Amino acid sequence: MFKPLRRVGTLTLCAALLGASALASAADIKSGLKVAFVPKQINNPYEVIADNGGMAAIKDFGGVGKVVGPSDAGASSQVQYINTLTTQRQDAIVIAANDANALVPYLKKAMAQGIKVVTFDSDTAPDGRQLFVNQADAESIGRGQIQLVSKLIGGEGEFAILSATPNATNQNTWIKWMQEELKKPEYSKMKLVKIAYGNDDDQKSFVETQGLLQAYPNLKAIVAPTSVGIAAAARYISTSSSKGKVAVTGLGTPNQMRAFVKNGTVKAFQLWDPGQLGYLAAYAAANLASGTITGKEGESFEAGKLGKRTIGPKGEVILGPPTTFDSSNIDNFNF
Ligand code: RAM
Repeated sequence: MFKPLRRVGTLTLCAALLGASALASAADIKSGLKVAFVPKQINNPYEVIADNGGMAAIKDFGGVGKVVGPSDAGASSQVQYINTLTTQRQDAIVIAANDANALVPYLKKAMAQGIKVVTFDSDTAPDGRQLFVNQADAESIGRGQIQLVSKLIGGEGEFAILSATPNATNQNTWIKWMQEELKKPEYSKMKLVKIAYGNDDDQKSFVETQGLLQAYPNLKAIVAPTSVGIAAAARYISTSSSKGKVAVTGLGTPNQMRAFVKNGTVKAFQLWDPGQLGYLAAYAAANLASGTITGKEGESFEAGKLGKRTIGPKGEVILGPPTTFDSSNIDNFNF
């Protein structure tokens, strides 16, 4: 008689504990948190997907979300939005920074007032934020871009990079790793002839592509580690005599690149899911604002459908490795 009862008691206790801990992670996020997203620019399809992912997460945890930001990817354009959000006393600001240093004093002011700051997509210097939600390890993205272009051009020939803005922290970090990868002996026959900047502006990126083709008649590839740049370069090349001669690759969204893969302008390119990036960033911000994490390495938090995530070195939370898209898999993706 006594034994079974004790077992029941133990089971009940376990169930209660499990229930309590499951409840604790869900209930840890305060309700009604005001979380504002500031993308690099509001009209960039990549940023829109990322922001929508963030808003979906905020809805999940019962917060109040909004997206505000400039139409150009300039740092000074983001400052006014940071200042307004600070005055409004948002609980958290989630920002894709257009410059590593220029925004830091304004974000510091926000943090001094108790607002939590999370960078995502493009970081600031570490003292400008509590956490950086990074799409993937920057070194692997950069090295991966060179490995991909090398495959596309048979490891030989001139190529150019068409980047975003000259101050974009994410692109500059990736380009640094691309240059590092290029030092390996297997790339001795490849030559980076120019880094051009399309400023994440479709028209400027289009014109820069034209300029690269004119200036470098032997160009074998353009690598654009920006979704705006790669789409503009592909659009230009798809109707030019360079189609089939100059490879276009880099980072882009499957929906923007699908037509160019189908018409043979683009063989392969890479990306992560920007919606998941925004989603993870929103959860990171909400956990900071709820006090469940402080931003220290080793702390973990629950990120809704993405599960448990742990803060790595330098306050970085990583989403996961990128996907390579080509004609064999592009139709499996819809973003
Ligand atoms: C553009 C932006 C963004 C970058 C993607 C790949 O949309 O520059 O910051 O992560 O490309």
